[in-house]
Amino acid sequence: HAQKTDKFMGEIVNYDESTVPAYTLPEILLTTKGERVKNTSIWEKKRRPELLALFEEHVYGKTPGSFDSLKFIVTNEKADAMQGKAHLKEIKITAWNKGNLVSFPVVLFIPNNRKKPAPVFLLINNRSNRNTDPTRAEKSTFWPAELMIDSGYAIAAFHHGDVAPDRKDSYQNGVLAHLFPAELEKDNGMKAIGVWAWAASRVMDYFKTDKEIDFNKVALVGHSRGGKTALWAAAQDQRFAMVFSSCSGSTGASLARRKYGETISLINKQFGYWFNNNYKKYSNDVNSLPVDQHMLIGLIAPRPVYTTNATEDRWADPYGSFLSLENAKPVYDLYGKKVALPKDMPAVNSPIINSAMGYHFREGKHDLNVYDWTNFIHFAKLHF
Ligand code: GTR
Repeated sequence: HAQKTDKFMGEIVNYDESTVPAYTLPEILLTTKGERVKNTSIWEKKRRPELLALFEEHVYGKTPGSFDSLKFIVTNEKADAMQGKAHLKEIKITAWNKGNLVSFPVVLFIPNNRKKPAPVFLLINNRSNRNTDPTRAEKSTFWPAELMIDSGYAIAAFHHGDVAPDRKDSYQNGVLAHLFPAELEKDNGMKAIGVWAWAASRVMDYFKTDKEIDFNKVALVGHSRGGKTALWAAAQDQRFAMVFSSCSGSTGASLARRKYGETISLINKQFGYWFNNNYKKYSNDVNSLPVDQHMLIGLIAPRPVYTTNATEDRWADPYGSFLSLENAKPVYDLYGKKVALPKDMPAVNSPIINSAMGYHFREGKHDLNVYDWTNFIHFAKLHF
């Protein structure tokens, strides 16, 4: 028998569907000046830029548009990794701005058994970096590299903490302090999630230079805080052709206005350093937030997007995450994309694959596992 409320950080956490207060979502296809978005041209010229700017200003912060230079060095390579099945490359990405630099490592396996450049899945790894062990002495279901190689995909990862430490007292000590210190002074300056998303785009820059990678088929994957980041990164950087967001919850795929599980107030209390300063204003006033998370999904259109939830992860508000997809559908409709979401929450372990917006609600814990990756493969086979 599931508990209907909980207490956390001095707040009541609601898990009772029947007590979720009514709310009105801001309209996705109506510009702030009141113009109806009737076609993709108005969407792309007016509404899309407007929504991006609103997310920058009120939620994730503005990503600096430029920096001085970027360099890629392959620091280790093994042509016959995984018993000859894969080409391993470890890459050091270095970015410079105004005389300062930041470097971070990327691990990449590319299938050897292929005739063309390989499509690739890039994970923003927010767990232990042992999950992405290049030697394969350790194998993890969080990044099942062998499964991906056997399925014909390259698989890559970087560790989020290498660009912005995932701690409220030290998140600055990476890209922010070294490359973009001025952002730290601004209320709309990017914070940790902004930096993690920025780094995903730098890996994208690298893919463009690697002839073994199909640059037009880069799928971004993230779990939880990494799943929030994957959505934000792909919303901004349209070079990502596909996005998988696992259990991303509050300020990820779940609607902010639904009072269920983690709220803006709770996430700001615990993880304020992920979002810009302005976001704090909405802790006790979610209805004045000019966006909601269905709009973040809408910014990914018309590219295929897949989100997941887990039965034992009510904190991430699974239903609110499904509703986000449903409310982003009008944007996919503008592009004539096939979206086949059921009217109500899909049954457990019944993935929706044959739809530009995919989804599953699986049994189990807050995690990213082989069940998830297997469905990501099915989705990619259909939509890449
Ligand atoms: C939780 C946080 C969630 C989610 C999660 C994670 O504690 O409240 O929003 O991001 O961490 O990243 O695993």
